[in-house]
Amino acid sequence: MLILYGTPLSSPANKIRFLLNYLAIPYEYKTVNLAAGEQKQADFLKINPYGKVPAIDDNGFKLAESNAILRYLADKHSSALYPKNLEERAIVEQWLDFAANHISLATSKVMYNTYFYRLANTAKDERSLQDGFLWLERYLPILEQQLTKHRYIAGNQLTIADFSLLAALDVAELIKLNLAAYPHLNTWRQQLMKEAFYQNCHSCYAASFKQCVGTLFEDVKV
Ligand SMILES: N[C@@H](CCC(=O)N[C@@H](CS)C(=O)NCC(=O)O)C(=O)O
Repeated sequence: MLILYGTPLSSPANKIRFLLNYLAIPYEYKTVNLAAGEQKQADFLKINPYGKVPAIDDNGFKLAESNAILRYLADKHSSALYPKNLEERAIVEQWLDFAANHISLATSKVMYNTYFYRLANTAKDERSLQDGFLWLERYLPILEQQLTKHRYIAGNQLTIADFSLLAALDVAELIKLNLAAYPHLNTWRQQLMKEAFYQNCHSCYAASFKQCVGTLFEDVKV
């Protein structure tokens, strides 16, 4: 059976769960304790040599990087979530990259310098925090524009780019992102969050966060 290595606080790992749930692919979920450094131990380095989650072991085939895993699984299961048509696929690639390089990177900077730096016992990087917010201010309107034109991020069909973006924006409540200012983006997100593929992962990221580490942060209110 497919094994997914992840942790509930990892948005890249959660996006794989969205896909696995959506496609009803049976899998075993193995939680990697990042705080204890399990991802850098020899056993896990055999799964992913650079020691990060998510990673999968698909009957001996090992793969890391969340977007590579999304592509592999969607292709393996011949899913319309990753179109075969060259141009349609290229558009999905464009938004997968946009979500990774502009949105996920920005929300990670903000999350890290709001919460995770305290868990990692490192200093807060104010510059990085401000950069994260600046990027979101710059790039969320692009998503809003895109979703004004059609129902999903890469067109009128749900694709793996939506899962990637949904996971990148999962921290919105925790970083107090005012998504109501982007009505199409907000509606897109609220609707997807109601779906079984999402709810079978978690009710919302903030609730998961609170359950895992929330007591350490008196400012987390969900
Ligand atoms: N680009 C990677 C990012 C993976 C990543 O940064 N994973 C984090 C958790 S969200 C991790 O494993 N951190 C532990 C570490 O760096 O030691 C992906 O999309 O899979």
